[in-house]
Amino acid sequence: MIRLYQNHDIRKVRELDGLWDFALVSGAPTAEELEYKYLLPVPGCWEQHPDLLTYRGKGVYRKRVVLASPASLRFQFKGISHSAKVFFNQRQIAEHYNAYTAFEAYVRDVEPGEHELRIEVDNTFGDHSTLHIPNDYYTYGGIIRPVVLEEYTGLLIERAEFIPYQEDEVWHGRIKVTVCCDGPVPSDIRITGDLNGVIWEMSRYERIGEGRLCFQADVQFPEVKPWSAEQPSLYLLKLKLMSGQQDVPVDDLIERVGFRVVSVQGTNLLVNGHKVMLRGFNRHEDHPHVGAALPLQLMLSDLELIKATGANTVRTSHYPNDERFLDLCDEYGLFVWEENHARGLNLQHMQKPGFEAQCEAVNREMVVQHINHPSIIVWGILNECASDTPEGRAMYQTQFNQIRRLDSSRPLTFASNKNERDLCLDLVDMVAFNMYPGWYTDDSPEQLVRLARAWADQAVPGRPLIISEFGADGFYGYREPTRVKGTEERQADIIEANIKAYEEREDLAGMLIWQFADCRVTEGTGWLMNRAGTQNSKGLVDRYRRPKLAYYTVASLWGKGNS
Ligand code: ADA
Repeated sequence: MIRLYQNHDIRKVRELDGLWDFALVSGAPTAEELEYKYLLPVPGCWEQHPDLLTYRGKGVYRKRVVLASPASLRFQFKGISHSAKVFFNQRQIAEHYNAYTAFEAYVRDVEPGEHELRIEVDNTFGDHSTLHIPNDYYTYGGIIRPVVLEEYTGLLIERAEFIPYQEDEVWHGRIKVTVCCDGPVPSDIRITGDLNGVIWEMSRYERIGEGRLCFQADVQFPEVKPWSAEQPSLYLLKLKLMSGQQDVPVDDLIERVGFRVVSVQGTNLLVNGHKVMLRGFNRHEDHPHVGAALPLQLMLSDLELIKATGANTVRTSHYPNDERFLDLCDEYGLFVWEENHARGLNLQHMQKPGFEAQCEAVNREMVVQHINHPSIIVWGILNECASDTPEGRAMYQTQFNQIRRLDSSRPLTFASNKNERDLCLDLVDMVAFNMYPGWYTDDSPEQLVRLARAWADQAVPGRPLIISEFGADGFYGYREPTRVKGTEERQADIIEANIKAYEEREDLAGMLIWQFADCRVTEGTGWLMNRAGTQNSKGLVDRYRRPKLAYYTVASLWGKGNS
């Protein structure tokens, strides 16, 4: 399943899911030398196969694609971990770095018949890879999200951006549509739009680079209902591409949008003018059966478990999420803090040659691809990186500027663990600290949150403040009257003390528990040895989603009555 709603009524689209041929690669074999010994599922992680449970390296996926009639093709690769080189009939058509954002490739004027799609996948660590490092989560190998094949004939709506806003109590949408045009621009090229019965036409365009046209409109929608966590009203934005005198569309795109605005006012975060308190979880895309390639069923059961505690927010720590999970958040009314891919990079990591370009690409892809999700109310970057150094500050600043240029409708933040030493707190709309009172430190949460407010105010007084991570290890099934660290009891105690302290603070905009479910981590030495069982055990449910005591504690604290 590509999305939770249909993206096209007209365009010919197929999902290339199913079994693909797979060959392990060592060295640099030629295409003819590859031995496709395996059949692996797409989407899927290769660690699902009993021979490859801990395999880190390279592999090649192959799929035969049959076309009935001549067409130009667009492939969409929703997520390949960590990096991919894509070949169509032996010719390279794309190269991409980063597991958690989508990319596309075009092949023009393809003849009918059978063709070969081959993808070289690599999940190794090294200097070529600055964002994927051995870490407190596991970066799997494989084609972890869907692959989509689209057919078109010279003209295609590439993407559409919809930014809602309100003026004199009437909802508007600022709409930008990018069209890919392979040949000369046809006369009378235009786009018709339809949203909730409001119909409009866009005929003026600007050329934006080779073969790309940009159409823009600002449209009023007097009858729509706003999107909120309580009533997540969604609308289909239906776009049709027309050309020449004909009234028959040549292509179409359907996006799903919601009407809401996000702002900050003093220490408050506002959605549609109402103060919201973010209560929720940090979540990794990870499951023992499927790795990072969660099917819809597991995504939905995660979401149900999260909502059942009374939580209203998910932070996509520490990378952009599968868009089907974001679709679910839109639909079920869960706020999302989405962040780029980075965790715990020090200055040395950040000064590696590829770092800035790799971050630039992930930020751009994240924002451009996910801009229409009403559930995303915050963009975040660079979790716990070198924000306490002048060089780090310059990079945070560049990245925030980049995101603001792409989307100025959402507040920006990052999760800091640098406390009073942080040099970047003035760069954000909302300050966020990861703090573990009761676990890594003996401070009380009351004391630490007071300090956090002071550190934030020292940078810029009176901004919203979020405690973006707090939590404790709790090994599933380890229950003991001693309540020592690691027991389910102690985990529940620590989380309860944190939540109670934060609920008292009027000046707090959010609190996010680390973490929703236990997750696999990279096997290693050094600090990774603190991760018993090669997993981060601070989940409120274990890797199989079995609730620990703390899950019920949180549900009783956040359950009905809190909003
Ligand atoms: C950090 C980090 C998380 C996780 C957590 C922990 O704050 O952001 O990814 O590693 O600590 O469990 O210690």
